[in-house]
Amino acid sequence: MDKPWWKEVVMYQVYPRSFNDSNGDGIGDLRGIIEKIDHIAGLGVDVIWLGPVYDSPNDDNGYDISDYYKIHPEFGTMDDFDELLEKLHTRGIRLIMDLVVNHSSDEHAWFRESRKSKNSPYRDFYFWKDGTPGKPPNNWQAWFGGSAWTYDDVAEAFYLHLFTQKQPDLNWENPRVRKEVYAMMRFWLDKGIDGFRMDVISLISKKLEFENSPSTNLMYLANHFYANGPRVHEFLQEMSREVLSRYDIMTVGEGPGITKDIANLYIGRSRNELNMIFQLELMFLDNGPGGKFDPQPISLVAFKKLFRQWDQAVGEEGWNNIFLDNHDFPRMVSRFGNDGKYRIPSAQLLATFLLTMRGTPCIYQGSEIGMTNVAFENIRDYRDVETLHYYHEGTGKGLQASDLMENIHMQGRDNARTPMQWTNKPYAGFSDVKPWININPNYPEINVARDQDSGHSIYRYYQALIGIRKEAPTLVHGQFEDLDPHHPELYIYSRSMGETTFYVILNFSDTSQATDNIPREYSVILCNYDNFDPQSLQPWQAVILKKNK
Ligand code: TEU
Ligand code: CA
Repeated sequence: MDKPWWKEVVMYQVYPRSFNDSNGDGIGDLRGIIEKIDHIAGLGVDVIWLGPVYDSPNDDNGYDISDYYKIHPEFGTMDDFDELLEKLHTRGIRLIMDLVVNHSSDEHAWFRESRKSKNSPYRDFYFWKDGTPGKPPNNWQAWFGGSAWTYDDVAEAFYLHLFTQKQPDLNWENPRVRKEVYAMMRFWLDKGIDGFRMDVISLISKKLEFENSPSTNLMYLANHFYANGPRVHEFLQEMSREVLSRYDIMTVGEGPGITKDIANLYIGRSRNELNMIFQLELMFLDNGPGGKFDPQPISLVAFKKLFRQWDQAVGEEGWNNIFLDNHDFPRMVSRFGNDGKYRIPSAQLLATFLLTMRGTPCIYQGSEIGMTNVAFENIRDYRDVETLHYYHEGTGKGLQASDLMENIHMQGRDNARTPMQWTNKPYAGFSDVKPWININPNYPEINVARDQDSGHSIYRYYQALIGIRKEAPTLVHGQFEDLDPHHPELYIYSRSMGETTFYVILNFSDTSQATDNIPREYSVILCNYDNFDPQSLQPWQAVILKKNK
């Protein structure tokens, strides 16, 4: 069996703006992360995925990069970065960075040069189309609202941006663009970083006809015109030859449109592209006809089916990543658990799921203390460009502000971006001043210090889970079997390898449940309640059993 280190690690995502502010400007920073290394290392995780810390005008919180070689002064200096990397490595923790190269910022030097004239050597770094102002080249919509084309007065042409107008898409058809990207990747890898999380990597090859679309639904557009485009695999294989294969690193691709049926084209062992992908299908599963802000309930049966099918499809040839939330989506305990009465057991249950599935788990900052969604009453308290577009577009069309706010409370990206809640002191111990986005008002109740003092610590439960996974190769590599696919409230599966079989029993409901789906003789390895009775599983009870031989 193929057992590279990246299959055996547990990842932890740090969203730097919201992790810890070391210098009292209200913005999380690199020294803030250094101060909290004990918190991270104490969990037992092996890899940090650090969100973008490059220079950026922050139109999309750093996913709009103006200098790939520079640390944003808000986050600190290159010395701070080097120190963080070294301190993590000393503790045995690897660091992977965000690689955001589907687009740059419009303030990047390449774009500034590109717009100057048709003869600029950087013109072909982006997609320019002639046209008349007000009449974009086609009807594609941008992900965060409006047309995907903006007319630039200096360039006297339209440029393509799948995201905001400050995120022009890079033209990967141009070999010089690819060369620049590879050089920049080598710069960071030569510093000793351990890999990349590749932002919307599925979108880097567009269909160059730029045809009008029969539908302006975003998933339709992606699937028909620019996700998994004609040359994406050629580009990734080239990237692997030129860069990735020369280092001992891990790569996680991300992007809309990668379905289970084609996942192994990206991550199949023999393909020499990526190690794993963050599959977004679950994240989009609740999108109604109106998209993400038109959410429909997700049934447990549909949830289980998705994971079963991905496990089967990816099989031994590829490798899954398992996550339930990140900086783009609601908090997992609010979305898939119960963030009220059963917040603690349901956060622990979801953790049990994350850490016992086949695939590399990724924990988002704050999940280890069960942080929840937030519901700011005033749109002025929101920061996310997607949320603001949605609200202003909606009110512009005459929709009820209260309905819009309700959807934002459920689905908005700022749910996951409020600062880490460290203590019950002002600003939750995140900062000494009012932070860039308000703290979730529930911080006096939900914070790291309080969790540590609790008899039902979520953090300590994660520690135990991670410890168990480390000791049990079966939980990493073993076969996965869904033992009761149709049960509407219980998720029961086994993980087995050789002589060893684990059973994981998860009650995804507010009521008690019974099951016969257990081995005749077993030992309880971990449980989030004091007692385990298969005939009376408690609300959100989670249990790991080991079958006795
Ligand atoms: O997100 C990619 C992506 O698929 C988004 O469209 C995601 O679906 C959206 O955030 C859902 O509302 C990545 C980054 O993670 C995100 O933060 C960036 O805004 C985006 O790319 C553009 O770089
Ligand atoms: Ca700061």
